[in-house]
Amino acid sequence: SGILGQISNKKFPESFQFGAATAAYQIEGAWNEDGKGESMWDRFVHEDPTRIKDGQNGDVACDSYHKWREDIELLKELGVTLYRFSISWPRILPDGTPSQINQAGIDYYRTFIKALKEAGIEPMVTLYHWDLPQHLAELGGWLNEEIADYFGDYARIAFRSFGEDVKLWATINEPKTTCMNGYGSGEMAPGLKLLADGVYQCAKVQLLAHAKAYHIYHDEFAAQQGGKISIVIDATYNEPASDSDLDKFGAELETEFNLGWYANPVYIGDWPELMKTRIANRSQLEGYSFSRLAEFTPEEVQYVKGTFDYFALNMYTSLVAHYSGDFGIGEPSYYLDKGTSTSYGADWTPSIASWLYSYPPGMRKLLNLVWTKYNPSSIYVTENGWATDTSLNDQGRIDYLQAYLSNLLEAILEDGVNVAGYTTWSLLDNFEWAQGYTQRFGIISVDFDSPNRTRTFKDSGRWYQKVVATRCLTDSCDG
Ligand code: GBH
Repeated sequence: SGILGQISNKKFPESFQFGAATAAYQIEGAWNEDGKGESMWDRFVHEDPTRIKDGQNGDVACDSYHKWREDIELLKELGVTLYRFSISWPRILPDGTPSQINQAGIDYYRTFIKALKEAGIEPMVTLYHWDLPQHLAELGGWLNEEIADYFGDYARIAFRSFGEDVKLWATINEPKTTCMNGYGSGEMAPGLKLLADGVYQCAKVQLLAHAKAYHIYHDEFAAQQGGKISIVIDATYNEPASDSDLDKFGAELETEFNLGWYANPVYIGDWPELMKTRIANRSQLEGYSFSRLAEFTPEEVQYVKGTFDYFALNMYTSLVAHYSGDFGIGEPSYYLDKGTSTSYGADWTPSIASWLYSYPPGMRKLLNLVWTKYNPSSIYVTENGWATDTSLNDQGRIDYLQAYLSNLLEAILEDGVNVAGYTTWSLLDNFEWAQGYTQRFGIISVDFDSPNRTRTFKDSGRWYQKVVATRCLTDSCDG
């Protein structure tokens, strides 16, 4: 009915992996235990708690550093075969450099990964989900190209320490969010507002860091360890606001300045042409003798190009894109460079997160776009989820997941897109960055008022458990 359409009555292929996802800073807690160093998120939340909506932080979070056995029990109960989590860089390298390795941190992840595998759950490990060691933030963080070298050294230690058991790696989670929110709006660590230039430099450094880790893996480990590695890119599906050519162009701009910004260098080579020409033109108008878009040298283009073994896609929402015209001279900014404005469809269901609306067809359309434009051999949907309050009766999340998964399934069965797996966001309610604990994404709730951080299945957790067991989104599937 309506934009939800029919829920597919077909079964997910046997090879399709169902899973769940989390990230270190959002669940682990133990921020200063057993030799862990300070991250830029530790600094960001401690320095000024008003940066976070409820003044809270991830000092304890879900306490998964201590309660990881329980988390594995929950994953077993869900029946999933894939768990995406991240390693805290400063937990294994306290100041981010290889000069000091924290053995307790290595042991923690080793034990955890072994236990996961014993439970029949494949680990999918993200190396970087936003918790940069504070020392490296002080060196300039993602604005300093040397951070790519530090990331390479960290990645090598991770491959050496865990690579025997980990066959699915992701280098960096959502580089765009780090650049736009950490170095653009300033809502996330390190809190910088550099929308004209810092956001572009940040993108370049993260892509070089990703490529470095990819090459280290393929040059030094892949032959023996036989795993796959990629970068996690978040994207919206962008519907043009009208049938006009200008709005269609607006949707294209929106896609190139978001998805293309990161996917083009990795999957095709270099920044999208539209970004190069628009930013160069605007920079010139603004009096610069060079483009604010930090360019890649030809060698760097080749170094970054092709650094993927699969496509890792985070997909939550869609947007309606309007072309907003070529502006005259204003304050130089990514937003003026992009030249679009966005909104949401009038009939899309809002969540309690201002940026997240349900538009299920966007999932199928985006998967098709990624599949045909970037030509990966497989896609993993590494995040997808819905924000609610603390309620255990979360029918809204069930409706969202069911309709999105139905569109994902149609992309596989009807359109021939090879979606190999899906890790829903999130296994647990957790520290939702600048929103603190005010927005919950878990299919399992966590009582943050209790020292036990008691976990309780939500209705959506029970629903997902059934989907995983039956491979079916409705009460009974064909075949
Ligand atoms: C993911 O980002 C993250 O990987 C994950 O850690 C997070 O918990 C999850 O989503 C849920 O948010 O406040 O208007 O500036 C999803 C993409 C990009 C969505 C940044 C929120 C900030 C919007 N996110 N965005 S706004």
